[in-house]
Amino acid sequence: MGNATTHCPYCALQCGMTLRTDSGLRVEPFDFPTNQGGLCQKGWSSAVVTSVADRLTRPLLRGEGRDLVPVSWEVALDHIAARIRDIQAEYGCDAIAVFGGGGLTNEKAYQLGKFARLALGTSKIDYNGRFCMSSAAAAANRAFGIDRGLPFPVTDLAGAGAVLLIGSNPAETMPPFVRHLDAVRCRGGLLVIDPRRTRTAALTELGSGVHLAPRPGTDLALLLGLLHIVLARDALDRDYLAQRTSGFDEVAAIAVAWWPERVEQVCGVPVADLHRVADVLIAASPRAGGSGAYVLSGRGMEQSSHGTATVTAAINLALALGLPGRRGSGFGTLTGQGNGQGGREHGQKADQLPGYRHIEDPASRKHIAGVWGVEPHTLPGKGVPAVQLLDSLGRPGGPRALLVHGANPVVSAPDAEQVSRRLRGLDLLVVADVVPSETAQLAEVVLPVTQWAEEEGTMTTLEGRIVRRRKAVDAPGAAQSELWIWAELARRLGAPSVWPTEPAAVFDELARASAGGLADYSGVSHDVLDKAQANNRGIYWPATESMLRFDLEQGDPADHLGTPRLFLDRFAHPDGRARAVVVTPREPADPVRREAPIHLITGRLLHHYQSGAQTRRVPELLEAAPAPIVELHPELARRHGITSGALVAITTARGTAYARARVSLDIRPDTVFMPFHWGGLGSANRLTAPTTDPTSGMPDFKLAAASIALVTTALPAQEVLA
Ligand SMILES: Nc1nc2c(c(=O)[nH]1)N[C@H]1C(S)=C(S)[C@@H](COP(=O)(O)OP(=O)(O)OC[C@H]3O[C@@H](n4cnc5c(=O)[nH]c(N)nc54)[C@H](O)[C@@H]3O)O[C@H]1N2
Ligand SMILES: Nc1nc2c(c(=O)[nH]1)N[C@H]1C(S)=C(S)[C@@H](COP(=O)(O)OP(=O)(O)OC[C@H]3O[C@@H](n4cnc5c(=O)[nH]c(N)nc54)[C@H](O)[C@@H]3O)O[C@H]1N2
Ligand code: SF4
Ligand SMILES: [Mo]
Repeated sequence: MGNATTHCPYCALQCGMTLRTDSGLRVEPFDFPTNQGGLCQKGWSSAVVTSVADRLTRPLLRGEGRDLVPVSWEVALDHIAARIRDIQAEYGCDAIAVFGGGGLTNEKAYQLGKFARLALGTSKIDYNGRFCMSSAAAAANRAFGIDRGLPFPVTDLAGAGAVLLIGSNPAETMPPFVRHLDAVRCRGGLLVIDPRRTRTAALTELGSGVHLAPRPGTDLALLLGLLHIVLARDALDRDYLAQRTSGFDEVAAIAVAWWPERVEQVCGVPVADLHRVADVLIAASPRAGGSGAYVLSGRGMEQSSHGTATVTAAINLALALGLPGRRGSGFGTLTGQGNGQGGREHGQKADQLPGYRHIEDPASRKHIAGVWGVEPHTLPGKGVPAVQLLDSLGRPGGPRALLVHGANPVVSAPDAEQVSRRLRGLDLLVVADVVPSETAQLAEVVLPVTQWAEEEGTMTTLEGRIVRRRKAVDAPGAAQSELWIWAELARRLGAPSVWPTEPAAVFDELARASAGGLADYSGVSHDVLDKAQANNRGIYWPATESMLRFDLEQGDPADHLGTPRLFLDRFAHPDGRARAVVVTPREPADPVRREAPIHLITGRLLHHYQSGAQTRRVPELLEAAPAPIVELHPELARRHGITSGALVAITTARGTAYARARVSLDIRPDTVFMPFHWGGLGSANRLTAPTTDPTSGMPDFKLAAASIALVTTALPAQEVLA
């Protein structure tokens, strides 16, 4: 082992890192286009996670005494295989369910989907990306015919005259990304929509940008209001709409009724501010001769049971201004997890086969069955999305067993207490992880796996750029790669096909499987990624062999291998046009009412990652953010006798959670904000509802009706949150 050039284990920015192994494992940034030499504190401290005190190093099996005890791999894998066979004999193949993760490498994401369909023969697979990118993906697929979060390189943003960020807080969730916004901020073009004055929203004040703080859950109405102003100003890009889109007239007809005063009433955003945002966008748009504009969506607007419609409204606004598919302008969504992009392309999704293919499409089934060497009819059909899948566990007719790889749903799924109950009711729960996560603690079998600095593989960044993950150190103890685990289980279960364990070999199969699909990786291999002159710059999909040969013949245009910019000539629908789709605002699923008068929103803090399974084990991150907090406005705090640091109970129709008050002027007085990085009594997901978007399956993470109260009696929570 030795120094390795790789990328961060956490978010989709995939900041470039060099791992130094001279004295322990140490991280240094390198100048990769997404991070330009920067890292956030999570990235800097990421090496700590490889050797935390409770790192899983041996398989664990729940023994007679109900404790988890170390066993050999033989024993653990034999046990799992035997239990799977027994359960399937009694209840059928669909009795085994699989839950994957958007942090898994492309190779693992691909192999997990194949393992579920071929070795388990189950349709019941979905993953935590359902909680993350599903609304944005559904809207992009419908509008553009393809879902690549950013259909352009992040570095393109520097040239823009305006960037509108809706429900996204990159200053905390992707700090090095913010440098791509510096130029537009200085031009006065940074526009942020967030019910809180986040660190990102505060940046608008450093350059005469605009921050709108709407009532949570009202983005769709706000976007219709902005479209209304574009129409009223006669700022539509009519030539673009005529040549490159369909369906816009019907959308325009709806927007006519959303005049700014009405929007002010619904969203609580002053009419004058709406006009300011529209003015900046219009002035920067290509039709007005501006330097270009971008509309970018984040989880704040997407994670709702109306998420697909809301993203669609943002796309409609971008289409009105002629932005998507134009050089220097565009629409995009900021993908979250490390491999959130690749993780949603290779078959972990309930309705998907590799190459972003649909599992019910006969031609797709035939192609994939061919690559796998099986008959198409042996592939299962489509399963159910994550929330439905988790809720069906152990119920009559539902799965009796669950295998979890790369997710911690006990903390991160909506209505998490109910999810815990469902997991406890299973006949078999197997969790593969690097640490004993809250979900692993409920398992019958826990499998210790390799991670990040201990493995080879590939990830796909938020811009659809395939990059290499490289090994620097050996994994501790008996931890094993999941590729090996699935091969061993497949053999024990008598599965058809071949099960390579080398990441490069799995990638080659993935590339063949993806050929001709929407996300086409067919020209790429570990070798091509390593040898291309654009080494450490990655390759954007789609990337076929002939495309890459052409690029290289052109003399390797540095950052441009593959397809950096999609849609410049046409969108991915058969007619080449983008589709504007009519969407209208709807009442929230859990509206505020007398006994629950406050909007609860949830999200992230700078120092913790997701369920916190990894970052809560890093001392410097835990010190910076030691316990759950709830952010609330001084006015609201005063009404309830709450001061900063006090213990507060937050209650919704699902239950109660506890957190320390952070009293702040940076949030609306009718709203409280809680991060979801903790389990137990401080878990935000004790409060969230499992209501889902009918198109995407996304739950209502970002909106619930709540009440709050100061905790005055001694409670277990006081110790938990001490
Ligand atoms: N530090 C850190 N960074 C991360 C992660 C992490 O856990 N921690 N996770 C990664 C992942 S997987 C993801 S998906 C990304 C997420 O990145 P972001 O989307 O930036 O993160 P969130 O904090 O979930 O939500 C963004 C904002 O939405 C706002 N919001 C809430 N409700 C509404 C609403 O109704 N309308 C609008 N317009 N805004 C609303 C919140 O106030 C919040 O500031 O971050 C990635 N990076
Ligand atoms: N209330 C609320 N809830 C939310 C959100 C929100 O904004 N609000 N956001 C949602 C979003 S966007 C997301 S992405 C989800 C994330 O939800 P989670 O699934 O909880 O995400 P992580 O905490 O990243 O969990 C990943 C787990 O995999 C482990 N791991 C890391 N690498 C590997 C590997 O290679 N193999 C295996 N087997 N395990 C590995 C980690 O240690 C960790 O335990 O949470 C969602 N939940
Ligand atoms: S921004 Fe994301 S990829 Fe970059 S160092 Fe931080 S967590 Fe890692
Ligand atoms: Mo996410």
